[in-house]
Amino acid sequence: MMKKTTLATLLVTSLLSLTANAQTDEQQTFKSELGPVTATTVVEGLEHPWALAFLPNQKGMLVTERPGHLRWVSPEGKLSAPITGVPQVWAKGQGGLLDVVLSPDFTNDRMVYLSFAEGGKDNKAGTAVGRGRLSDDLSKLNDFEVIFRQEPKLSTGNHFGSRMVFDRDGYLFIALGENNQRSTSQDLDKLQGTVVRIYPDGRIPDDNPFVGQKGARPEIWSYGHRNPQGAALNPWAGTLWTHEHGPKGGDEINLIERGKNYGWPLATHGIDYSSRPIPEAKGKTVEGTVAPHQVWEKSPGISGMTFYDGERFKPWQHNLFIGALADKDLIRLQLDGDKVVHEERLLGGLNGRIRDVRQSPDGYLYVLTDEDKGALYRVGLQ
Ligand SMILES: [Ca+2]
Repeated sequence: MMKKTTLATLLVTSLLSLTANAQTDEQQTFKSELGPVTATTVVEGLEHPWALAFLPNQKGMLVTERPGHLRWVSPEGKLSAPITGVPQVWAKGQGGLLDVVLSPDFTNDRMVYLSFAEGGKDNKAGTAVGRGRLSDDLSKLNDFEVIFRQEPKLSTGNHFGSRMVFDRDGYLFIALGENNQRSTSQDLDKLQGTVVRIYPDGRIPDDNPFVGQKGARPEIWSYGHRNPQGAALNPWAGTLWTHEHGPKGGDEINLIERGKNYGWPLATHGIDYSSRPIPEAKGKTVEGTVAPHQVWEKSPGISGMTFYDGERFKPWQHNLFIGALADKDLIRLQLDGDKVVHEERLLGGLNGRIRDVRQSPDGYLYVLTDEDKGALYRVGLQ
């Protein structure tokens, strides 16, 4: 009898909590080629959120806000106070607290990696990356240390990149913007407009392509990039994919190979914002540079990227999802092997600049809108 009462109480309680969730979790539905897409509001009122990373064991996620806050979001959508121990960031223009990724061995080492704009001399800034250990109660990062600095610091507020990806061998790749200093993307003695490859503690691997080359930075893995704000490891092939903003036109996806030149500003499908040609440009394709894997002649303003390899929504498998800032949308790219064979836009109805998209361990997509009052949405197929 006692047991039955307890069960009944539990049932009523859980029904009540379900009702409460239904009232607070606003859900919107949009048509798509593969069925209705749902976007459920998880958190509102985020200040220019930039990136998110999922904690293991259904413990929610970490979210960065560009002005300099890192917060924890519980699985139920509860937003924590700012986590302490985060570095001071240079929060001007496009600068601030940017990407967040967990160590591949996070369960043991609790290491959280942050990329951010760091101020230097003459009111200029560059991208930096550091790491700290997340406390068990998720309230602070302990012993934060900077492990990488983009040198020299040339940004007055634009083009910091930056996304971080660990590959299967545990190397850390960081995609860096050219600080809106176009020609520096071709200068091997600078870290502007590059993808760099380092060990998780910041040391430089001996087998990087420019190690030992006079006048070249040993951190560089590839160069000739403009402003990469998306990077992901292809889960089927283990290869590194990045994407970058073109100027006016010419957003690109690139498949990153060791030591290669990706062309900016010599090769571009875009033009200057003034509608004049890019002064250094020699054409859409230039010998000795790698052509983009995919290019948009009109720029959606792409940011954030994830391959979908979840079990929850089978029609999304082998698709690539990319956020769009200018177009305020989520881009779905259908892949056949590496080849992009179809494009669809999914979330124009949200009317938010989509800064990041990630796949959760339980197979949903989570997207962030980069607004004064940005939001986190859980996205699925009905
Ligand atoms: Ca290029």
